[in-house]
Amino acid sequence: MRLAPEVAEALAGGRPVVALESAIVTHGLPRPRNLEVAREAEAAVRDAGALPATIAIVAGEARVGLDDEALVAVAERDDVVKCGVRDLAPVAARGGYGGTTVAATAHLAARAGIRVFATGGLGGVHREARQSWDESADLEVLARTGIVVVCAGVKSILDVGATLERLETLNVTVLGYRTDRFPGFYLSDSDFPVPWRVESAAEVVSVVRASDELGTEGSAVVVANPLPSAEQLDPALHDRVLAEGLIAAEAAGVRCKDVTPFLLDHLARETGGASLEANTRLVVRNARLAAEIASELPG
Ligand code: PSU
Ligand code: MN
Repeated sequence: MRLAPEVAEALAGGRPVVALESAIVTHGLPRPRNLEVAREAEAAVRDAGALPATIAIVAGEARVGLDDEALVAVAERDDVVKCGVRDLAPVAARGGYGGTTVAATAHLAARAGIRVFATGGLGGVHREARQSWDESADLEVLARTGIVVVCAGVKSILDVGATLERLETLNVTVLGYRTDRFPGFYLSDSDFPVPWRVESAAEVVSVVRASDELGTEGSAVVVANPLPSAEQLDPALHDRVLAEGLIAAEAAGVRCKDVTPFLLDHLARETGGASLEANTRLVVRNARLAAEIASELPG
């Protein structure tokens, strides 16, 4: 694992650092939009006064903080693997390239000493999980990793209610940022309530401090940051296209880690790019809020 020099310096100096995931760049967004979003998220973190550390496997090395050359390689190469935690070692051992999921990014960020992480939407329990047992490894890692994750809820392609139940079982704290409703990724509201509401980055930090004090800092704090309703994807369009996508995935026999990229791609194409616009907005908003939180956290 290699920390970029500026990331190592910032961490040593107690300055704010925000980890960013790369599976969204490698497997969640089409080219060339993926690279633009990666750069916009980094810029949003910098503008809010923190240092971005995008995490990925580059030529066999787990890198925390990518220079532009590495970011371009990860966004544009055809041989980049979607890496959960269990894939990190094999990809590294063979000198390969990997886009890290929420699970793998949270793992590496915590290992590097970074406490705040921004993503789009978490993985979770898939809709047909009763038959397929398909539950994202994101949940298991959040259960045992002391990190603050800013997201727009869980991806709306999932069974949101089941995912919230699993987060409860796994002792993951869930905070709604200026909302009582758990966000629905592309949508502002998933139709589920959020357990706790906070109004500011400072309030998130007081929860983190209390968690340290009470010995619950070994599991994640999820900060759910909704898109404003004026910026969400049209809910009727979303529901229709998603229903078609679920049928298409089933018909095409898509399984395991290919399900999430397949559905995100289907949504992007069938909404004429509107889901991409919403996805971009929410990633940038989450990066900015994560930077505000990191800036309030004592080093
Ligand atoms: N959020 C997005 N786009 C994505 C993902 C999240 O806006 O592509 C990725 C994350 O990396 C997340 C992964 O960890 O999807 C979940 O995949 P799976 O369901 O296979 O665990
Ligand atoms: Mn899965």
